[in-house]
Amino acid sequence: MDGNSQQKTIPTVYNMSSSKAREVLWALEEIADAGIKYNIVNLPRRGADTTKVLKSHFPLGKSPTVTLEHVDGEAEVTYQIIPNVLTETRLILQFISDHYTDGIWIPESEEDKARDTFFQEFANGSLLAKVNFIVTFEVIPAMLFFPLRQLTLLMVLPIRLHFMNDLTISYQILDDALSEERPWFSGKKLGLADLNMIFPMDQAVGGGYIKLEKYPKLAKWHDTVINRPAYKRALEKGGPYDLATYA
Ligand SMILES: N[C@@H](CCC(=O)N[C@@H](CS)C(=O)NCC(=O)O)C(=O)O
Repeated sequence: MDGNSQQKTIPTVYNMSSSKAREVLWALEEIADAGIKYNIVNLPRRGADTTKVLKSHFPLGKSPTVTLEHVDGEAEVTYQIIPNVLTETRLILQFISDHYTDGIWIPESEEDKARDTFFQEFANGSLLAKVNFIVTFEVIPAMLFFPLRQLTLLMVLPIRLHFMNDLTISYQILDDALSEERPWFSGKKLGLADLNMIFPMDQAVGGGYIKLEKYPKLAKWHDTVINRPAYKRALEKGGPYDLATYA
């Protein structure tokens, strides 16, 4: 790790509105009090230049994308496949943990380490994929005009309901995993699994794809996260977020 007093790289987060970049901003705000510095470039989701800016750093043009500036003048280090560029949220969060913290997010027991790894994968795999199926079937009709919009909405309703039902199994897995002793997906303390979980959970809550009252422990986890000062600062700095309309 770089050590907080000698941060070796300054990250710049390319943050598209209503995107997964909120996880990266939340992580960086969690450690901002320790003196970790970062820059942020806010890009509107439907802005003409957004894809161009993102693609100028990585061909996929996705948010979050992070570029790194070496404070000691070291010009180029390839941490992934392009010098000084990080992509893929889970890996960006891991980089932040490895380079900007003194291990605060590393679980203390083997049991919690296994759980932390599992839920990082679950968040980015099963949960995000299923939530995004619903988002896709909502976004497509929203892009159309009368009468196509109404027709398409009717056509996709059964598909949307199918995925909503399917998601209840995932929510139950998440709810069952939480307890007084282990209130975080990373275990006894907040960690990478929690940081990776917030975007799909915010999507589910924002889009109305979950009845939180059915999952009290998951509801409490979500409420705890969204009331953390670091999370609130992340959303303020990241600009407008709307996970119902993806504006
Ligand atoms: N696997 C990537 C996914 C990133 C991603 O798909 N980001 C979305 C926003 S949440 C995006 O940039 N979409 C813009 C587009 O697809 O053009 C990650 O985990 O960071």
